[in-house]
Amino acid sequence: MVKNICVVGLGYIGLPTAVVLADSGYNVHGVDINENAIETINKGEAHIFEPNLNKKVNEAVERGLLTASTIPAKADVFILSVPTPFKENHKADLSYVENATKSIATYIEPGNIIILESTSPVGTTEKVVEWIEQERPDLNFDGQSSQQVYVAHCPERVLPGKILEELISNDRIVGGINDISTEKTAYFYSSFVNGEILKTNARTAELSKLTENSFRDVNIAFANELSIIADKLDIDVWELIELANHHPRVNILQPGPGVGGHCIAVDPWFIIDSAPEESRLIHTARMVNELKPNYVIEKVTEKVNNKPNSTIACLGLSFKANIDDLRESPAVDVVKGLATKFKDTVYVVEPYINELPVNLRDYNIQLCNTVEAINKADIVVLLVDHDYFKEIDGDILKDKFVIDTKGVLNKVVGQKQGPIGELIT
Ligand code: SAJ
Repeated sequence: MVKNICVVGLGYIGLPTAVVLADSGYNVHGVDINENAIETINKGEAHIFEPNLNKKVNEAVERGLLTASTIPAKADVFILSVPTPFKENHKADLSYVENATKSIATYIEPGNIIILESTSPVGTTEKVVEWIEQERPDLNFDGQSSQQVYVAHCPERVLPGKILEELISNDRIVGGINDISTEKTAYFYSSFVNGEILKTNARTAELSKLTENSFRDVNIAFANELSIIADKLDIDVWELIELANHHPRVNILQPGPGVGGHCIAVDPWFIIDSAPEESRLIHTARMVNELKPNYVIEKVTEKVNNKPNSTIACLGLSFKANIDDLRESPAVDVVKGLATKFKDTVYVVEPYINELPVNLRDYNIQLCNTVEAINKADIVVLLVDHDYFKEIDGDILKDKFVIDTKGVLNKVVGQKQGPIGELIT
């Protein structure tokens, strides 16, 4: 009977998972290398923001069902939820998974289940087994003999902002290193997940998560490429997509300044790295999306060249609408590129942050409010479709040159829009 869980990595996935498990009555021991996070959690608070998380951490700690430490403890189930970023060469950096695995090795006992939740290249779950075997030759993983330990991959698929709900309501894919690992892990998830538990093997589970995000990347790349084609042919890309989407089997996504976030802009590289010759479409899509910020910078540059000393205001910095998350944000790349190119101050509006992120502080960039930024600017570049920008008073955009990468401001000013969003007066 599973009672005690050890969750290694208390970030955006690990901490919400820990409180959901505590809520279901499990004793949860959370582990992280960040001592501040540990101290905060043990005080009954969350060190990251996610709706309702603080309250849930407080309840779990008060009830004595959640403790946090830098040191693992014995448990029935170990969940690894540490980051898998990529290195400069786009290869996955598995050092966090390796260190987390080795950190639990001495605590593992026969009968335990080890679950890798981190988004991982194909073969990582098998590597987890190898890392444990190196430290613990006394344990077995063949699904048959004595001293058995069960290992599986169960990728997380939650959307930031809805993590606590989606951890329970989403369907989960569970892939073990053998059938018995799959069965035992699936049974464990069914104790707190309402969604369907889909069983497969570890390698398919690994590729399924990467596939979901690559599917999205390829489809956004299609929209981004269309926006560049439409620009060349002088066609309004938003009208074009709207029309094409009336076809019952066509559903084109929306173009933008590029693709950001810690998942869709990262995960396709794990597929490309494992099968470089075979991943031609996925690779090309990634390049289309990665180069889109440069295209926006070029469009602004053309305008500045036509009217030297123009002042620029950029609206939005986050990687998508209505959030404060700037990770891998194409808007940040555009702002940085413009500030590098032009000596005059670039005015930036981001209603979800109070100060510029560290990587933008060495540039000639000033964070200010929408009206101030637009009033100071000759060129207004909309980079994020925050609802907030949909409320802009169209009058203040008169006489401004607008490049609207998300197709928002044409509705505000009631004017037709050019291919990459310039308003046509
Ligand atoms: N974007 C566009 N056009 C669109 C849709 C999105 O340019 O039509 C851009 C967004 O502006 C953003 C990026 O794509 O820069 C990614 O945004 P998103 O909302 O598509 O995805 P994420 O990164 O917030 O969350 C994704 C989700 N995966 C899928 O939708 C397949 C989520 O379910 C995953 O849990 C998460 O990645 C993850 O952790 O992998």
